[in-house]
Amino acid sequence: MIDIQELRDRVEDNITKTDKTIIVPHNGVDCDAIASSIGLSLIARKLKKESSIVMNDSSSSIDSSVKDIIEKGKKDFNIINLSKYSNIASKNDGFILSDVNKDYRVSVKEYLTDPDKIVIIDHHDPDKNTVKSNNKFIDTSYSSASEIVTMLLKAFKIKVTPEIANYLYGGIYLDTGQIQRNIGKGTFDALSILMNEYGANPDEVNAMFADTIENLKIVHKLLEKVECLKWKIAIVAADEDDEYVQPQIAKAADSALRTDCDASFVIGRLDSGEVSISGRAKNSINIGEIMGQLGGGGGPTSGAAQFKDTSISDVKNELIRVLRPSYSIVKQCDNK
Ligand SMILES: [Mn+2]
Repeated sequence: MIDIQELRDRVEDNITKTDKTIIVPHNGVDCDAIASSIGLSLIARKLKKESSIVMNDSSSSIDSSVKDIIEKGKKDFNIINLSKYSNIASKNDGFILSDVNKDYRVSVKEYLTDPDKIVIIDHHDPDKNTVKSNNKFIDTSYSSASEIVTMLLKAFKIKVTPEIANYLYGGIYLDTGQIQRNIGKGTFDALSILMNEYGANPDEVNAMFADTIENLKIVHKLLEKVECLKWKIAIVAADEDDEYVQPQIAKAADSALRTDCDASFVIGRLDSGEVSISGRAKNSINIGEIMGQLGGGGGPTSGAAQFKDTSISDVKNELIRVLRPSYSIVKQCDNK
């Protein structure tokens, strides 16, 4: 477990000894990354220091629930893109990475040069691409970065508004597949703090994630193509000509896991032409490892990879090739 008091001291130190604090969620920002980043902005504010959240995603890669949080968040917090940051960057900026530790998953990679001025708060496995930092707080036993930041906000005795409490609750809700998987020892403590001390409302969080009928239809169309391979692995390979946005592929993978399958993988083409794969698992398969072998990344229960200049069927074959050493996938389920 992370020593929250030590994390508190290092965060305070990093914020107070630098000119301004740059808070960095992962590329392809999700609810956990933005909620925990906004929580960290509250800490800088309490310490009376300037902070900015820097992200550089294209609008189509962001889920609508996250877009809403960003739009509302912009009224209260500095949420800026990389080119804006490059105009205000200074040598003595401090960085806090939230929900990410790999250099290829952040927009500000080239600025991350001083390990003393970087704090990492994350729940994804570190690897050789982990940003060099002397203040690493990475622990995969936490459900989410939002869970860690909730405990940190409490340690700072910060009064969190119900709206931001909802975002943090949403971050936990998302990363646990609606409180179904990846739940850590302290997850319910964090949810309890968010609800009972800060006023988060689970009904409002559910509404935040409510899908449109249009989107639901698209996800269902994807799911119609599900194959259940031996060892209870669900795979969806979309039609080569159909285009999707990343959140639809991720949602289909979430839905396919809400079955008796142990893992789910959904492969579809994005409007950029790239082929994208999202994977989800309960606990018998490490998705991050599999996605790593495919050139992507992720944590034990969720991950993704993208491929240029390839076909959906090639990606599916490559996935099966990577899965085969641990799972002999030869025969489809009887009901197919
Ligand atoms: Mn996360």
